[in-house]
Amino acid sequence: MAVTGIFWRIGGLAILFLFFHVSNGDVSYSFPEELKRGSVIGNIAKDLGLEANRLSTRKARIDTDGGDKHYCDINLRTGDLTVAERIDREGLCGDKASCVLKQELMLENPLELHRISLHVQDINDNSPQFNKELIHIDIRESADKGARFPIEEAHDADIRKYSVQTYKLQNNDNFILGVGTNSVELVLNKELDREVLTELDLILTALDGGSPPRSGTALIRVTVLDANDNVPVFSHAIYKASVPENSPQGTVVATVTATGADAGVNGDVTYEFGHVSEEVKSMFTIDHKTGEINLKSTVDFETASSFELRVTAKDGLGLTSYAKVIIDVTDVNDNPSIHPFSSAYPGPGRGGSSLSREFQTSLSPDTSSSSSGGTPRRSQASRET
Ligand SMILES: [Ca+2]
Ligand SMILES: [Ca+2]
Ligand SMILES: [Ca+2]
Ligand SMILES: [Ca+2]
Repeated sequence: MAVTGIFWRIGGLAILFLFFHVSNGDVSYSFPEELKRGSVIGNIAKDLGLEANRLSTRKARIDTDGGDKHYCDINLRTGDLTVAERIDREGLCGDKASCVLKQELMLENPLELHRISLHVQDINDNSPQFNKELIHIDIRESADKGARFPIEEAHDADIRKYSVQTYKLQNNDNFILGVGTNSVELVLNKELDREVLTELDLILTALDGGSPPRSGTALIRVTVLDANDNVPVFSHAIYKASVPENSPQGTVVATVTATGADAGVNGDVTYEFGHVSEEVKSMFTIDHKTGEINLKSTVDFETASSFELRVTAKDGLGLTSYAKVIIDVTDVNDNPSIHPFSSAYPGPGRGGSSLSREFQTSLSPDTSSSSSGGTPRRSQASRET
């Protein structure tokens, strides 16, 4: 009665079988998966030439072949074969091309057995799915046009045309889609530049062949890795500075600055003298990290009034650029008694720290003004009266 009840509740439902076949007392039905319970698969009494009004007295019943579940019932009044259980093709047969469930119809008086084959057809009830919703890829900016980056394919539990058929990649400047073996590929169509763009998000869509198609998406996050493709750049091609003669050792004469656009070690800049004379080497040092040029020994205006230093800026992997530093030595009054800052002036050769501070203070605007290409200013303390 329960079966009948279900049947009547879906009374208006069209008979959905697509095909049946009888041979030697066996019958086959082909119908789509996921029909509602109670849906009519076919009229088995009619298909087997049985009298529907005797089904009850002959104790007609559906049996299973071996351990199979009971997937269908027979309506003893009408002879309809109805769906008794959810029939999910994916759960029952997975990727198999054909999905057949075996059931049996038993009758008594006389004993009769008819094999029933239920051919379950796929419907498009699953959408393509990527293994991960967010897919990270690291690509070095030095990658060439045409370089290929495989992405794991999406999976769709349905089969044939209802499985994944095509992919679409969100419009972007750098990548197009390619097809790999068991993968879909990002193909570099325009080279990347980390100094312009460090990260790129792309939506990849997988579509099945349903009508309309079902789809699934993944977000591909491309991280652009650095390559050392930028030479350090000096803030000026030529730096000008001046230093009063007899300034103490350690006096900062000038500071050169170069910046590298690359990341990490590729952008770490160190400074050195380029080709300079032994005389210059004995007079000046350069701080590798800060680019400060210091006096190593005292300079004497009468011996040399100007120096030209070549400096290099090198990044971590050896890309190098060059600049020049022109240092003018200015003459200093030797007579401390008439110097306006004589109280702070310890005299040549005594290396007083108060002078060093005074010069550094007065030199810093020089350095900055010389950095901007202006004429070096001389400190008050360096002027002759
Ligand atoms: Ca299904
Ligand atoms: Ca399906
Ligand atoms: Ca599908
Ligand atoms: Ca770079």
